[in-house]
Amino acid sequence: MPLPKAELHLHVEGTLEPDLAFELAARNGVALPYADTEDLRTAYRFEDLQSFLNLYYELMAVLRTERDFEDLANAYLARAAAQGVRHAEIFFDPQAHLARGVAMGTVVEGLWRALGRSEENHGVSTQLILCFLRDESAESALATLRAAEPYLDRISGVGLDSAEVGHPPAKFREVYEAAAALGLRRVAHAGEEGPPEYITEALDVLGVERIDHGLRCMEDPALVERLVRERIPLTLCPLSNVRLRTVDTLADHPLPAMLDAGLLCTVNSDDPAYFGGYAGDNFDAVRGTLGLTGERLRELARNSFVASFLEHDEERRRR
Ligand code: ES4
Ligand code: ZN
Repeated sequence: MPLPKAELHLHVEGTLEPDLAFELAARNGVALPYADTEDLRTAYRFEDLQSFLNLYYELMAVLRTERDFEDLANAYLARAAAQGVRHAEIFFDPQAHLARGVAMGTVVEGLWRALGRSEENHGVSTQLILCFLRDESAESALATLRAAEPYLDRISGVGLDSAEVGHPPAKFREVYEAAAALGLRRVAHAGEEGPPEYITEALDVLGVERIDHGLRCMEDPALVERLVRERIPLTLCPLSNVRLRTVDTLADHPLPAMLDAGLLCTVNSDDPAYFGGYAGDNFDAVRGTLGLTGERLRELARNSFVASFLEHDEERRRR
């Protein structure tokens, strides 16, 4: 029996497996520049975040209808459930779809067809987090938030993702203020490829309550101390860090040092179809390669629920 866990860092578009990509391409008459799944797999060798993002955005072209988003989410939920995931807070990237002429309603309604029945069908409770693409403008982010307003009953929070370096959190101050005013929870990717200062800025300027990745906090002892003191959760993604070369090898991953420092770490899968594994695979990897013991693994699983937006602790809720 896999450990029961919550997944807090998962891009639904990053769960698009090659088989489903080809199935949806055929269904929608979309041409992919790959001969077959094997040919596509050869493209899964990344130099850095940007080289991954290029493929991630390219393959999304196959997602066109509500049914496509429903099928994508159901495939993820089935895999996650099999690996012990009981709760998933799921990112989606509406700007990447709006830019292709796919409406906000198509994306949210489609995802919701799967998410709304996930507890019955998969035994997984879910929440949706709308992410802004930080390499797009602040105006575009604000317009995206406005386009999402009719669907806010199905959206728990906002996040910030895509190419990090050169796009500091403060660029999105206004849109995060607007999100807070709408009662939305706030998270942001920071300190994946970007410097520790971006983590501080996400906390102080955007008011986020969780940091996605946050790996590079380890370069700043005063920041580590603050994150420990304020119990700010970090949603780490070990297999992602290896594939995107944020760490040299899994054995070099700072997770054990981060736990020893008292940081509230969680283990997640990020873009499992691209990075070699789902939540349970990430747990298996850190157990095997980093030699984490049963007690540490149970701590990580417990942290995932503590750091979640499940209403376990009214004190943590800010709205
Ligand atoms: C992402 Cl690994 C990662 N980092 C930033 N943005 C992303 N979008 C999808 N995966
Ligand atoms: Zn991510």
